[in-house]
Amino acid sequence: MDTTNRCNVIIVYADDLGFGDLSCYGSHRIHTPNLDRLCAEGLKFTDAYAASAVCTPSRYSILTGRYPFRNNRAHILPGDAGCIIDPGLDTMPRLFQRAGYRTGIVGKWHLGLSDGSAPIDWNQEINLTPIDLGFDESFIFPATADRVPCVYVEGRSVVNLDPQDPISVSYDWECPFDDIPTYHKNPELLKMKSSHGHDMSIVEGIGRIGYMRGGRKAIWKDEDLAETFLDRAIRFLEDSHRQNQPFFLYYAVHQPHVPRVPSPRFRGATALGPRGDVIAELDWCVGELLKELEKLGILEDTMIIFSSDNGPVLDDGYEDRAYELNGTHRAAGPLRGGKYSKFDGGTRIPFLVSCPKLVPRGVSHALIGQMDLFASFAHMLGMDLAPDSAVDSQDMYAALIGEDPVGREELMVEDLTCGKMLRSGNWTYLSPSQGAPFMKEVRIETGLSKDPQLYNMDYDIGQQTNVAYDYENAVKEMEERLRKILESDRTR
Ligand code: NG6
Ligand code: CA
Repeated sequence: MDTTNRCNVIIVYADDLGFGDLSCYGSHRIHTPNLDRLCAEGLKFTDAYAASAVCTPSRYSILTGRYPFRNNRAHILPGDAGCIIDPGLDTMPRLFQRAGYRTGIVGKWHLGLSDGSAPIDWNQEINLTPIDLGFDESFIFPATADRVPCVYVEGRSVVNLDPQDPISVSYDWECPFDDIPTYHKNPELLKMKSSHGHDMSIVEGIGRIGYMRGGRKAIWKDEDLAETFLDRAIRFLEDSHRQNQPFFLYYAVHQPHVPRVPSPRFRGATALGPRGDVIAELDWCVGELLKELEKLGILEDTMIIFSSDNGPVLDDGYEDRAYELNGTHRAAGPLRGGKYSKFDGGTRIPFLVSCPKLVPRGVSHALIGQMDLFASFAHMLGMDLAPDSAVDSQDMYAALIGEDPVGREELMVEDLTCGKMLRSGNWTYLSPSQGAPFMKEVRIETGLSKDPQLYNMDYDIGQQTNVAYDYENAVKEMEERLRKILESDRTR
């Protein structure tokens, strides 16, 4: 087997970072020199998509190579959910394991933990975690930074458990613990107010989703999250290097998801308040990673993919002045809508690929989905995939290394409500669906409409002019293609 293409792989997966949030994607108010360097040294994709406009389904899809609709539990999960990835399913880290790689996950998980047969006991070993799904090393937080439990899980166990102070978690509507601080009872403890939701437990001065009791020594400090994850990522690289093993690292950073609490050195780094500051912090983390790879002498041999799980949102539930300080910044760039949305702002995201020995410098307009990484890596590794593995993943290796400028023929993505959008060539087709056209709380256009919508992305990247009624045949055809994808066999 040709081993020259067996480079290390790092996926840096941001959370809620928009198409226009990086300076290399046109931002003038947030400067991201390290990501710009990654961009300058590799390929910048303009037409790459996450599978969904929210987190859990996108993450499910990138790791399994399947459309989220194939799993009816692939929706935003509470922090105490069971794992939605069946341990019998093939996963991207498993592919790398089979190829002899050391595999690691550091950062946000949000795909559920435990086999779901009983409520999770956070004080015991958890019986289904990323280490059962192909990761040799796992250092994660369970869900999101705004959901309890606010603790790290390493391998199968919560880090810094104290048997004297056991952890209980509840997602009941009513708080079942009368001795914990909660949003409405203890407003004096808040260091950041919520704008909507996030009004259950108060943990570290911040209102969260869900109730949590105990675990004082295990609770993370929000301002330390970035460095803690970065240190773990670096440790994983160093250990792999020391063991002389090729590696696959899924580094799922938490920025710029709410609550946005940068480490003190990034407070005020931008004029945009916490949202800009945590993006600057994220950029720094990537810079540190690059430095580490250089130090180990493996930058040339490492493919780094940088992307985001869904589009941007300014106010996602906390009063952190993201709107007031945003000024002329366009988090979704020229795209319409944002996180949650069926418009491109929801799912079209930054996507950078760098690998000095394999990938040329430049810009690619190839249409590609994050779920395609699975089959593309199989190609790179010279591995075959079983027929029921990564069934929706298409081999886009040639696009990833800049040899195919076109990519996929078509790609389906979904919005918060699981409404479908089909991108085909230069067209986007938004199938009709019920629901409000505007989410007031987050101030985002959903793209939901009972009418079909068709946009020509060549002339109308902002999806302003619906031409569905001028192209009725095209609409019919798109609807038919969507139906075919949705009815396609799981085990192809
Ligand atoms: C929403 C939360 C939002 C965010 C989102 C998940 C409220 C009011 N809003 O329900 O803050 O956590 O879920 O984001 O609770 S995601 O990026 O993980 O999909
Ligand atoms: Ca997200």
